Amino acid sequence: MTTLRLILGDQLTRDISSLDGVDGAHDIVLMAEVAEETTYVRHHQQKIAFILSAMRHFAQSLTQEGLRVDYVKLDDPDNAGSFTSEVARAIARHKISRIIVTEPGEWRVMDMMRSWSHAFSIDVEIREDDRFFCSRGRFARWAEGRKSYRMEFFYREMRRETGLLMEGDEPAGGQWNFDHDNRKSLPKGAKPPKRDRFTPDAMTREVMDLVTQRYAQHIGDIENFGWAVTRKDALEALDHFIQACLPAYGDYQDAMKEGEPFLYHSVISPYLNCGLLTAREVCLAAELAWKKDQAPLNAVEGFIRQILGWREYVRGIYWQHMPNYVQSNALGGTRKLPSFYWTGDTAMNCIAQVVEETKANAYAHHIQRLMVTGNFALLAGIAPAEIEAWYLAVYADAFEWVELPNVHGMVMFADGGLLASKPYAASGAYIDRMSDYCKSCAYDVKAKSGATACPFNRLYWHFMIENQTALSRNPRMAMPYRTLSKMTDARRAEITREAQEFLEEMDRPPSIRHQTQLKL
Ligand code: FAD
Ligand code: DLZ
Ligand code: SF4
Repeated sequence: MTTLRLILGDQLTRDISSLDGVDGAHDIVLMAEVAEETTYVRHHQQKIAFILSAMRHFAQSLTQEGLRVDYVKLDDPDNAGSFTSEVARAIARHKISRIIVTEPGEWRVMDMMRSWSHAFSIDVEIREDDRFFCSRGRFARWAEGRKSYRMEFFYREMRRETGLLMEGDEPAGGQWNFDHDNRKSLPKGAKPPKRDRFTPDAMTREVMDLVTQRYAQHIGDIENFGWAVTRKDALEALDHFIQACLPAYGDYQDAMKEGEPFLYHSVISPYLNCGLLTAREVCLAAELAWKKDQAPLNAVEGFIRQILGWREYVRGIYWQHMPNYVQSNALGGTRKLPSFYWTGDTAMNCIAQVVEETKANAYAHHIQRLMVTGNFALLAGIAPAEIEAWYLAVYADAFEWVELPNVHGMVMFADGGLLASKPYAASGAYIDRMSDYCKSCAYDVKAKSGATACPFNRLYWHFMIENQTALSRNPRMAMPYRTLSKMTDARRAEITREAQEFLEEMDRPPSIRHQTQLKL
């Protein structure tokens, strides 16, 4: 009786449930690099290299521990290209009688796994992924009877259940949420700490060469690869964050600055999502920094809320509502994604900066994703599926369970308010307040109309007009709709005409667009 234990590229945790009770002498641990996973969207080159290299290093550590690892490389001539076909080959190779896996992070893969027992006439045990604070069942109990969800209420229950930042039954510092302290723009002359970059070792270089050979057409600068690919290095990155960045994390969480892609953010999401770090150890490390007076409460609470609150909340929503979640399109967006999301070739400096940094690092921080590329997609009425595929491809941390609710729900409001109480639509004034992007932009952030007016300004009121039926009864949208109601018909017609002109031009090749839009 040989048991096959399958480990996926985002399950690189020694304590993963599929390895519970592993028998080093008899069981086979299967890990497979498969073409289907590397191409189901056109992932950033660094994302592919990160996952494959982390997989190879993890396999090496299991082998050193004495486990029998069967590792199938992407360029193995017999590689059959998918999880299902590789499991089939492994069953034949090792005379397998039972498969043990941990539930995957994506519905698509869960669907695959559920077919294996029947397809292979074999016992398949799909174990819970207990790396999360909140199991799928626990979330379902919380969600029961609620028509829409709010992260804040979910988060408070998680705080009570885990005891994180609790003083008895009360939240530390007497407040659950310190968000109002966390919206400062970056002072002039602030110098965020330099980040650790991990020089690729021979194993990573081999993977980078493979990626260059096969995926040169995918977005991204592979030579700029500096991600940790082992638990040891990921722990070093965490430690550096806690010491050097966490104290200022809260204050400047929403700030953006040219040439500073990371600011005071942790840049650990790929490590958390692949399993090199666990959510629990990261939250405990942050809490300890507060207990030792090394970081203020507003920073530590703000950071823990992202993980214990948002990360768990979006996962719960994903599993509670898939596969139907992806079908909704409450605001009816149909527009194709403009090519500048891939090239960065746009006169809008904020978008150009974020796309260039995304290409360089496979990373952008939350406010860049939400209020620049996300906000633009919302205002421009991009089809949800188009922008979802982009986010899933371009970030090293992107897996559907976390990407989809953030894009479909938080950014595009395509779920009609299930995840968030209102769309995060904003004009250029928000970007101007929180960044220095507007200073070197060809557009004028103060101008509301005309060819040189900031496109976010031109699109903002158009978005409100276009979505009046869907949004005007939302109490949280009362203010913009009151302002809109005071506008004359002539002004509304002008807004619509100018926005439509911009949207038509936006889809033209960049050289023509620049000349006609900005009249340069
Ligand atoms: P920090 O700011 O240091 O935050 C700490 C940790 O909190 C992150 O590492 C992450 O694990 C967690 N976190 C923070 N915000 C969220 C959130 N909204 N949802 C879930 N976890 C959160 N995060 C992903 O991990 N994968 C994605 O594919 C992804 N797609 C996103 C798409 C959009 C449109 C938006 C608005 C957000 C998305 N996020 C995603 C959430 C967030 O932007 C990233 O987790 C964060 O930018 C990662 O950088 P960091 O590690 O420096 O985060
Ligand atoms: C994202 C990814 C990529 C690019 N390649 C692989 C791979 O070759 N082998 C593997 O096991 N996992 C890979 N992954 C991660 C999977 O896509 C991820 O495990 C599933 O989407 C489930 O979350
Ligand atoms: Fe972006 Fe508008 Fe500012 Fe230009 S002016 S950087 S387009 S917000």
